[in-house]
Amino acid sequence: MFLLGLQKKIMSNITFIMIKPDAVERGLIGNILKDINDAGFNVRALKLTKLSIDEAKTFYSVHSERPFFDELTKYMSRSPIVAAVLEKENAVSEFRKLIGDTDPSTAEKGTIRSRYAISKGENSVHGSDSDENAKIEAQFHFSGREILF
Ligand code: IDP
Ligand code: MG
Repeated sequence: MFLLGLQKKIMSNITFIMIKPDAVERGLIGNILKDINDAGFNVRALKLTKLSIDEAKTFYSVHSERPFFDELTKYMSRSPIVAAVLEKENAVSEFRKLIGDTDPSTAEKGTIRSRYAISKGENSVHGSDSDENAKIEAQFHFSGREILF
């Protein structure tokens, strides 16, 4: 009972994030990690990695019927990304607040996407949209022993 409660608490306070190819290509890993640190997130897992086209298609499979799916999966597999698991109270919504709208032209001023993103497609960062997806996405990229509490 205690352990289940603890696990529930941890899983509702983590999010999965990526620094996407456009940002890694432009040398923005350090800037974005600093913004994440300054916003009070704790890093629980972190790595530089690269998605194959098939891995990008699997990761974004919920968008497979969208007109931008081909563009999205090519972009996400063209060069390395940084994948991370972050912890903070209400991590999913707090991180989405920090990054702003999908489209940088409508993202609130000061958000990561408003500062760094190139376009609605090449928008520099990913953040999970629910606790359930945070868990699925973290497990897609990391083994249990790579996530440290
Ligand atoms: P989100 O990343 O803000 O959650 P989603 O709607 O889940 O946005 O879309 C996933 C990703 O697909 C976006 O971050 C962006 O890279 C890409 N994307 C979304 N809409 C468009 C579009 O209209 N054109 C091109 N790419 C898009
Ligand atoms: Mg999304």
